[in-house]
Amino acid sequence: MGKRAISARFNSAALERWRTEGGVLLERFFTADEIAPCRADMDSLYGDRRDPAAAAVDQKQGDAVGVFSRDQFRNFDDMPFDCSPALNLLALHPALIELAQTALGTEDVHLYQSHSWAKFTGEADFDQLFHCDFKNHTLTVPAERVSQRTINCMIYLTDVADDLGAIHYVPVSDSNRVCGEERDPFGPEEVQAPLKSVERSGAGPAGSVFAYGIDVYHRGTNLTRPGGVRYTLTASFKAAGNDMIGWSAWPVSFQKPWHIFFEHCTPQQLSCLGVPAPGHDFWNAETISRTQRRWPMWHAQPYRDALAS
Ligand SMILES: O=C(O)CCC(=O)C(=O)O
Ligand SMILES: [Fe+2]
Repeated sequence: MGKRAISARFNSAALERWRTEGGVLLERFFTADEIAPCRADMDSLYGDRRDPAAAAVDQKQGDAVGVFSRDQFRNFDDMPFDCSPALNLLALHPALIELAQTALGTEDVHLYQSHSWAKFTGEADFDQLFHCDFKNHTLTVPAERVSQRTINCMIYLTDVADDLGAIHYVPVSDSNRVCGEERDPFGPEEVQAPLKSVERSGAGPAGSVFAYGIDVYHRGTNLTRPGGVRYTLTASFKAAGNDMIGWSAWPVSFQKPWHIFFEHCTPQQLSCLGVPAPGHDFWNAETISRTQRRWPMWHAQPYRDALAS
């Protein structure tokens, strides 16, 4: 862990819990004022998909855990989003960058995933099998060294109560005890009941962040509250240069509103997306002016100032 001062939004005990147990809930990491415009963005993106009269779907028998179904992901999209800068930039909030820097022990972190996800009662049975997310974040397995790990944040944009689809997870020491240290990312049948017997709820108020790792057994749960809504945004970070980890290459979605980032991000926020920081040897008069032509509202001055110095 780095020596930097720790933000008031999290403490070293919480980070230690993330490091040793794989998951920690940071209650009200974001303020109500920071969340309100993001929630409005989510309403503008997904609100019309809601059917307040829909009854909860339950496809399970008795105590069983659920399965992955496509219906769960109907209202799910990768950044950028066609809405205000608030939701787009939340995953790059300086306090979240600081959390990632402190957790991974490096200044140079990249955001490699940010998706918004709206879940509405009755739209699907959101109950999932226990699994680990490394199945679609790496072709290898979760790293042992903390600097090679990832910190995966689920940001709650609404209150996430137990009847509103709170994530359930199993701390690493408990999963090691009940089903050994091996991790099968798809969550085979034989681990489901032992994990369910020790699962914990990640329920928390709007603004909370559930920070976890890709080695942690967890699962989505169903929304059963009549008319219920759960809005979340993910922010997953890795150390820059960790090529084992990926989700999608940002430039693939070039038709999306990337200009929002170039208009509103600081150089540090842009560097989390792979845009070299001011002073990097990528920058010279030509690369700055071409980038400015591509993104006319980009604040190029810090990059120019670093050339001159
Ligand atoms: O949305 C959630 O609570 C968890 C979903 C999940 O773990 C997944 O889809 O991989
Ligand atoms: Fe997952």
